[in-house]
Amino acid sequence: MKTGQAVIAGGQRLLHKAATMGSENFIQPRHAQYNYAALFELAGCGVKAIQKDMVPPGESSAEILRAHAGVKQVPSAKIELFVKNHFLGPELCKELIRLIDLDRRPSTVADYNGDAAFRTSETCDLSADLPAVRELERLLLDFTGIDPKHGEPIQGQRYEIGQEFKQHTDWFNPDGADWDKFCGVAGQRTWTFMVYLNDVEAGGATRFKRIDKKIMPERGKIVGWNNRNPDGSGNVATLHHAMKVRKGVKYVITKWYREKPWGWAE
Ligand SMILES: O=C(O)CCC(=O)C(=O)O
Repeated sequence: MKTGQAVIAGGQRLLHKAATMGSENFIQPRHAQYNYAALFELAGCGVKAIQKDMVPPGESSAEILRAHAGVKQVPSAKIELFVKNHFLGPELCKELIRLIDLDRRPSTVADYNGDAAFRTSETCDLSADLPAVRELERLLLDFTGIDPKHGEPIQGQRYEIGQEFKQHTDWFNPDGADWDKFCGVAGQRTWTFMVYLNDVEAGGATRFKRIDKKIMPERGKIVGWNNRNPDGSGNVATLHHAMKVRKGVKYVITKWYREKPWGWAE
């Protein structure tokens, strides 16, 4: 039974359960170039000390997120899911869209499940050297309270009409064949944060079917969720589907965090 698919920064994905190995398990070279030195500097400034003291470094928490004005927690006992409108201003959204358009490639699959239409978007790996990306990292640090060392490099995705990313999870299956490769260094994904960069004329919602919740894309809106159950196992209620865009184009930012500082098993 296929329950979902995790996505690795750089466009790699791991199918859960009955996954078959594909031939695209490679590391995007630009991962190595992500400017962590600059991000580590961020960790020393800008974030409220109380946030850093409250939780382990790879973690956010309901308390940290709720401390920001305008944050709404989706009422559900099954998932910790938060939404805030106007997280990013229009100018930063516009600049990030420009950057995504400069360097897009088809979103790829590491572990092909036989469905060539499983993820049909395009992806851009955004360099932390870019001022817009640094500003985004700063805002994410302030919002999430998560040490940037635990973050995977930021990605942008672009969906045209008809493009989607079928139902998947962002967490990895500890029993999966590729656990060591994808999680051996940095561990499990902890939190996902996603920012919509534009309004979409029709379609393009992010649907959490297990909790009957659809989040509509709106420029600057951030969505974040904890990928795990309280015991640390992957939470199936985080299954989500980037639904087909029906009219217009959709741009999003995706940011995943790990239990341990980001690193990659070669
Ligand atoms: O674009 C969306 O709405 C969701 C994106 C997503 O699920 C992902 O990239 O993992």
